[in-house]
Amino acid sequence: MNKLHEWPEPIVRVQSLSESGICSIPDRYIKPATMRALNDPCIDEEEDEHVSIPIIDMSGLDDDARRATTLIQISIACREWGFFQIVNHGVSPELMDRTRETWRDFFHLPMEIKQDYANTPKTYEGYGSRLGVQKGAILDWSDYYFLHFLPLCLKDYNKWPALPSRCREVFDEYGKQLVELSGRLMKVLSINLGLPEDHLQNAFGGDNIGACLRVNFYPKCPQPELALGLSPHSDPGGLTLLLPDDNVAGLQVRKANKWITVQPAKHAFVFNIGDQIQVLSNAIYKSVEHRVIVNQSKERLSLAFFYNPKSDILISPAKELQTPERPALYQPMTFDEYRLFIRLKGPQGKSQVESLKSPR
Ligand SMILES: O=C(O)CCC(=O)C(=O)O
Repeated sequence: MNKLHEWPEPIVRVQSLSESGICSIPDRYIKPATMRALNDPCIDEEEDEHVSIPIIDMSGLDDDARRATTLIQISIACREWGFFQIVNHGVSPELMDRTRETWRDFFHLPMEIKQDYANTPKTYEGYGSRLGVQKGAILDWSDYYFLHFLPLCLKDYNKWPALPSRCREVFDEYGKQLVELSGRLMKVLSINLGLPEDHLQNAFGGDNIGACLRVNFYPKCPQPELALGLSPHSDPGGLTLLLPDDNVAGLQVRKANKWITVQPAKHAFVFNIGDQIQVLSNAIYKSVEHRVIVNQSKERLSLAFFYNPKSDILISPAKELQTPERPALYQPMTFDEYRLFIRLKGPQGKSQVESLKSPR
């Protein structure tokens, strides 16, 4: 655990590097050739409308005539994609815009103000510029802000920015609405897995779940072809609701060895399954690898809201989803133990969840 007390090297803010006017990026942001986006087969949704993550209208769940079809759409999207956009989800569009703009204003505050919130790897809360503590690691081209909404014992306004002055009020309301939406989605996933509607929520710890936000800020990058904003990873937690930038695309999702660039729909959230739901569903649903590319002329901001199990509860495949032909694929593990991996090693594709498969 000692390793998590301090960063292994002095922290450099990517935004400061970008704003310093450099024409070439430092070596420690240059990805090996095999990881560069240019070397991979990619599909841009804008260019190929037949290849895109599904978009699902959640209002169908509240309409008797459309509910069954909407449940099926979500079921197919979870099984085939693990990633989809949701519209008419009940979160106020005005609140979505206000929250994103408030964070944008935060990242444009003078550096000395942001530095007051500099984080450490122990809890990651606050203003950060790297994931993982491996000395000499090749870093991603992004800064971020990480904060907790739940459990309430971890919610600490002193660790939230005080500026812009509206931010605590705006983020509180945003967190409230996203916790509600995540709870609805947990019910839908339970029903679609053939479980009682509260099954997944109870397995996560009932009312004692965790919820946190990472706001990612990807500054302009003078050599975007050499860097990544966020390296390939699956999300370690339960489920994620991403509010992407409304001006610039960047998120890419891996599907059958190709990377698909997501074109965000207006006021949609990008939903994705995390590793804990993969474990609970005994891999009927899978978390999906994704990454972020960067841009030479535009900065990008995204808000990733993570809905997670209570940190000290054991998570294992639901008994109802085990059969003699398909016994439990994973050993029980708490989320506290599980997330140590990404906290130590940073984003590493799907290597963690894959390595946890029970020996046969
Ligand atoms: O910026 C994005 O679009 C994705 C962010 C993400 O994958 C994450 O924060 O885990």
